[in-house]
Parts: sequence; C-alpha cells; structure tokens
Amino acid sequence: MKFNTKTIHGNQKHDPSTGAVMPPIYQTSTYAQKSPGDHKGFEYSRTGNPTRHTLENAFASIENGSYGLAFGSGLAAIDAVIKLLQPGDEVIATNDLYGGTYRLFTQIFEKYGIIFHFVGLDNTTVISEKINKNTKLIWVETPTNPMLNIVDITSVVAIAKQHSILVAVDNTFATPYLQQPLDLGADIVMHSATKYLGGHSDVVMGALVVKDKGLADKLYFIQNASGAVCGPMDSFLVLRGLKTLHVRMQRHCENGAEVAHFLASHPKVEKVFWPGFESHPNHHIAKKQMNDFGGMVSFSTKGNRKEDAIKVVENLKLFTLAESLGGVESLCGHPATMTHASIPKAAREKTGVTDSLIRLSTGIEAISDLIEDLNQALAKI
Ligand code: P1T
Repeated sequence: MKFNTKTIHGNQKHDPSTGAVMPPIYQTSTYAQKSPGDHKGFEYSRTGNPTRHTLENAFASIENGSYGLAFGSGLAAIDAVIKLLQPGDEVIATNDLYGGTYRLFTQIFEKYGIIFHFVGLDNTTVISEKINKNTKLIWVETPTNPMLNIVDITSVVAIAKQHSILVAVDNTFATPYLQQPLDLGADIVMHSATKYLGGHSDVVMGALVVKDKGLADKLYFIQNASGAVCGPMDSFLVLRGLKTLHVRMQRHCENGAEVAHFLASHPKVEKVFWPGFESHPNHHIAKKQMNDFGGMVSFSTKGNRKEDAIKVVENLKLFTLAESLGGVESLCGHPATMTHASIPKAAREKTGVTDSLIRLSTGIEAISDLIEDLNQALAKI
C-alpha cells in the first residue's frame, strides 16, 4: 500500500459492531467484565482504549512500523523512551533540538542519574568519541528545531549498531510523508503529534512507533505504568488529521520553498535556514533521506538585532505569533524567548539560536497572501 493510501486506510477497519466508517469516540474509562479477566480485550482506558488503539495502529502503518503508542504529549512520548534507561546510562543527543526536550533531559532525567551529551550529530567522529560502554541511546532530531540542520540517519544508525545502541528519531518536523526513519534502521520513531500529524492546532499528543516486539512490550509497560496516555476525543481528532497528512504536507512543502526563496532575496534578511537550498550545509543529506524539504523556515534579520526580529513577529498578521507548528495556519515564533528559552543562552547561541532568529511554520494558505504578509512586516524595520 502506498503512503497516500496508508494515511487513510492503513491498519484501519470499519467499526465491527456498527460499520461506522470513522471509529467511534469510546468516551469510557472502563469496560464491563463477565468474570474477572473475562472481557472483550479492554479493561481500563489507561491500559487500552479502542479509539486510541485504532490511532496507534494507524501510526504504526504510516511509519512502516509494527507497533504504535499514543501519549498525552510529545514530551510524554520522549519521557517514555528515556524511562527505558537506568541510572548511569548515557545518551548522545542532537545539540540543536526542541527546548522542551533539552529541559526534560537536563532538568528531569539528569536528576535520576542519566547522562546526556549534546553534540552536532552531523559529525560522526564526535559521536564515536562520546560512545562508551554506558551509551544506550542516540537521540536524533532531524530536521532540527529551529535551525533546520539535517542529521544523516543512516550514518548514525551504522555507528550505533556497532555498539548495540538504540537510535530514536524525533520525526516531528519531517513527518513520515518526507522521511521514514525505521526504514533507515532507527529503532524508535517519535512524534509530537500536536504538529503535522494532528495538523489543525487543536490537540496536544505524542507518538512512538517501533518494529521490534520486545521494545514495544517495554514501551507499552511504561505507557501503562506511568500513565501519560491521551484521551479518546484527541485520538479521534488526530486520526482525522492523519487522513489528509499527505495533501497538507505537499502544500506545506510548496509554501515553505516559496517563503524560503522570497526571504533569501529580501534586503532586510540576513540569513535563511532551509534545507532545500543547495548552499545549506546538509542539503545533500536532505535530498538523500527526505522526499522534500518541509514547511519550516527560520531566518535572521539584517544586522542581527533582537528588536528588529521582535518588530517583525509583532507585525506579522497571517503568521500568528504563537508556540507550536505544523498546523494548516501559518505561525511565527521567536525561539530565543519562546520555544527555546529553557536552553541556556550560551548553549543555544552556539547552535545559532540567536536573539535575531525568527522561526516560521508555513501553513497551507495562498502563498501570495503569505508573501505579502512577510513583505509588510519586514517593511516595518
Ligand atoms: O509539545 P509536545 O507535543 O509535548 O511536543 C514536544 C516536541 C517534541 N519534539 C519537537 C521537535 C517539537 O517541536 C516539540 C514541541 N515543539 C513546540 C511546541 C515548538 O513550538 O517548537
């Protein structure tokens, strides 16, 4: 089955009891049992819920995995992955990544004795230098948030396999429409389903997909034992969102490319970060492992002044100034004070997240309106 069919039909069946084409929202916390343990496959909705189960199967299908798990947020999904580890275990993670992931690693899990090394994962020598007998996981985010660097998943997997290290890929920015990490040898693919998978900025959710049964069992245990699950209504909404993922992504990519080229030729723009440019340092990797370049574009204003960046985001009208990304509507953000504020200034500036950086999530509106909006906001500086 092709990807564009999987988003609509993959691992999905009509409701067996009524024939409902869309799964009912099973808004129930518990399920009647005939005798203790004698039930119809569901006992309690933290452990399993039919609407969530349908969504989890759909996640597995679109990522070419065997097992899907849905969580109450993207961070809850990441939290479950790190709970596979023990005190003393070490993780090598992308140095440019979502600020909340950095905060979870450094301010929650370091307290429990897990050690994180943040490095540029495009440098395989640096990865090899950090590996020791305690290294259990490599955490990849690609494209990275917000600098849109690209990590070569195949190269990271090749090093990790030599040392039996798990590789997890945060596929939030790319989505399986653009890149399928499990096919490239990664063990775990993770999503903030809040973003493109849901696609309408109306749900907060996380997802994990794996191929290996043993790994799936451990993650299911953590999902149930820690309890950070999502509800049936949210499961229904994301399932609905998934059905248009391919058509939305196509337009996100088209608009992203137009916006990137417009900004690159604008006199008030210093630098544009978008993996589709031939001049992007990892363009060749993006071309190899992605089907297109996505809808995210970051840029800095000429002269690199924070006040100019703030003025632009305050004046954009169609690009709403808001956290998050991946919805049908365009959003803009100022990473240094918003999504990445929890990363210390020195660490974030090392990866390019300066005070003059603006991040755009290009929606699927008419491109001429988006360009006009950017033009008028840039004219204010
Ligand atoms: O917000 P939540 O659903 O918990 O997902 C966290 C997360 C994980 N990974 C990536 C790459 C992300 O971008 C996010 C969330 N990011 C934003 C809210 C943002 O505006 O960047």
